[in-house]
Amino acid sequence: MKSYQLNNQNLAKFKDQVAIPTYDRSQVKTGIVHVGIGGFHRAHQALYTDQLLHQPNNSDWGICGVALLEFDLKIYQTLKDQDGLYTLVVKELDGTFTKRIVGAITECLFAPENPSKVIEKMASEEVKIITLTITEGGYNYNEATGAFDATNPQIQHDIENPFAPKTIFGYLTQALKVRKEKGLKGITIQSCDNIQGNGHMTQKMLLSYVQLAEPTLVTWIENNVSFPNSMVDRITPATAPTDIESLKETSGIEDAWPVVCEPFKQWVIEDDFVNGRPAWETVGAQFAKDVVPYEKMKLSLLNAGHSVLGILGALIGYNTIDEVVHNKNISTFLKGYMDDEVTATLGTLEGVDLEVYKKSLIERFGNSNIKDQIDRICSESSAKIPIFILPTVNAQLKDKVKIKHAAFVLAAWAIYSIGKDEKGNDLSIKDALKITLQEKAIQAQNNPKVFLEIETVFGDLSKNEAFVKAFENAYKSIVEQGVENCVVAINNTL
Ligand code: CS2
Repeated sequence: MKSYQLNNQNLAKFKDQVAIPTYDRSQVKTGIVHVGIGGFHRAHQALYTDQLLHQPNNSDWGICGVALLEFDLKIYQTLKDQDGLYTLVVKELDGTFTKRIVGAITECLFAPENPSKVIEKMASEEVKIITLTITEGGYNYNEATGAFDATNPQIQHDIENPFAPKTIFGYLTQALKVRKEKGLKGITIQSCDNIQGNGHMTQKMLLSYVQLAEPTLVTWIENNVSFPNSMVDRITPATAPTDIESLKETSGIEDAWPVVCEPFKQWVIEDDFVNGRPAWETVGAQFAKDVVPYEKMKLSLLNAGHSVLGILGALIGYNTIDEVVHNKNISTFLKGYMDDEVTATLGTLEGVDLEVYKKSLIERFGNSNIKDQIDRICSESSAKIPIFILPTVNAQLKDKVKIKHAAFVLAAWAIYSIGKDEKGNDLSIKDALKITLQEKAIQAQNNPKVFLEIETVFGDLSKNEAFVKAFENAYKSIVEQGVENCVVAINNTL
């Protein structure tokens, strides 16, 4: 099949192959600045927004995508070369692919190249919402102190260089300052990251930064900026080179960075927007008064489930999540964790059948077209585990003591962090805390508890005797018998 480079000029050439934007992209105004234009944003919010832009009278909600870090240069360049266009490939359960070119990102900026342009855009009148996917680690939160980490050198840099910031906090503060000075209306800052109370977290961290950098702005932010919480969901593995090739071969689209994802998607948003919002509910999002219970459910079951499968699977030597979940022993262990340890901590969730939800997760994890990479799941575990797993552990330790599965997974993570799987193959660990993790993991070989003493991850968990005991027992048995034998033994006790 003849192929063409994906861009505005060639767009119409693809219309017989895949769905393309049929609205006039040149007429779309930028109502949203989004920071973090990775795969998840493009499979989720940008898709909802693209669907909305197809409806009449919605042209105010185009997205300006901001690449914040040096590391994001490639995605910025790709989207720039493709006029913001990219292909979303939904890998259905039956093995078919549904493809669509998404046009909601109408502008792109690379922050390190031009910080003032980003600030100017965030502070422009037409922009009503700033959305974020800056990852769990991007919020600069210290698990040990529960507070903003003001000692981070990047934060110090931003305080000293307000016009050339590096972190999201520097950008937001400067943009809000300009909005205030211009006498503009307030703005909504909406986190779309996997964090419990992601809006509250954003508000708390931003205000802590502003208190240090621009204290006179605090009151204006308190009165003019809202931070809705939201629960976001769609499994979006990293794009593989074969995804790029097969798109070119089957649809004639030369897209340097398509996005692949599962069919399921969900977005529950707290309806707290100070300066208007898109009618995302008309394209499948749900607006709710309180999304915290939904976030808790999703983080403690789906995301934690991913970490359980990822860590155990990596040690055994698997590469993808579907492979691990198809191992009956591991999926029984995961079910045991969900039923025995997580469910009781979730309280009642109106309108949600938890049994159905848990079953659907096992099915989604098992989608063998998705081939979600264990490497992706295990990356940045030091930021994920405090959000996905520790809230369950802490809740259990408060009144009940069902911690067997969680202690086992954390012990497995301590062994994983040494850097070898059970067959002796190297594991590629991607983690901001990699050096600390590895150092403690090596010391833990003689005294497992040392690993739990990494306070920025575990807080004061190492002071809990019951947990330390379960962790040490699990560690010892994994070393002696291997992950799978231990899992079978735990499954047999249920
Ligand atoms: C994953 C998430 O990063 C992870 O560990 O659990 O990226 C997950 O795929 C998404 O949150 C699904 O909504």
